[in-house]
Amino acid sequence: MANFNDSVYVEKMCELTNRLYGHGWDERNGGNVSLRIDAEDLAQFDDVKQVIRNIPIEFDATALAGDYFLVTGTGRYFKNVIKYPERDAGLVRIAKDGRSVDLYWGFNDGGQPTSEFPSHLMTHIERLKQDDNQRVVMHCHPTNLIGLSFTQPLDEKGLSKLLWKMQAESLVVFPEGLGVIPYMTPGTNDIGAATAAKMAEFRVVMWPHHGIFACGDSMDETFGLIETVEKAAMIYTTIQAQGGKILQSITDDDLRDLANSFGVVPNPRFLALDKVNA
Ligand code: 2HA
Ligand code: ZN
Repeated sequence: MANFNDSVYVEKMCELTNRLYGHGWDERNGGNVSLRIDAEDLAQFDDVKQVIRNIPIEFDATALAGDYFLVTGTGRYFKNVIKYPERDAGLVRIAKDGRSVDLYWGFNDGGQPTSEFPSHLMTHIERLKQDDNQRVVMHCHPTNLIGLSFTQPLDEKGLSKLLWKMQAESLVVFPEGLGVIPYMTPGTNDIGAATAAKMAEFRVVMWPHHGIFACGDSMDETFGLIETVEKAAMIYTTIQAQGGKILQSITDDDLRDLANSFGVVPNPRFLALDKVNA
């Protein structure tokens, strides 16, 4: 029998939290990640058979009852997860009543899931309605994207088109654009509900003056989505550092050509495929 400790799930969690930290997007205890794992995929592991303890949660997650999540811990530093995964992350299963989780592995010094766990669970619930392959929610603090939330109107169309036009890759990776919520207090159920509502349309949502919430099929894909959004924001920052004068850029028609070539459908609220000047 295998050990969960040595599994690809823990390995990926260590790798990606370390990379997020390396990017400078998870200072101190910033950031959190959750990964939904199917019960069948856990059957092979010896060390996740017993409930270690039950942990109450501040949100009714009945819709996810019975589901397992590998999740980072509240107050934990991403720079440390790679060294102490069994302390700084945990494998939990949503209890039948939806009001608590059973811990099967990890949080071995008494820890518990991230303060943003309600936002993660609400997002998982919404994304599962869209596509049941979605299993990862990732939150971090990408510097250049946060910067944009101070200098640009908090407008989904404007921000999405700005990011699409910073590099050809953007439209292909997030054709639905960037969702934006108002500035809200982190760690609350309210910010979770606002984020999850956006996740009906988007896979990536800006938290102004704070960071980003993203979801995807896999850890790599979700991380790649965040990297792509932040790279576009970084190019914008670089343009400003070079004086801010744009002499040529990707046009709306260029975006349409891209969409046609790559077979993606841009969010029709932001760019109509059949018009010249959307
Ligand atoms: O987990 O980033 O938003 C710490 C945070 C809260
Ligand atoms: Zn945060």
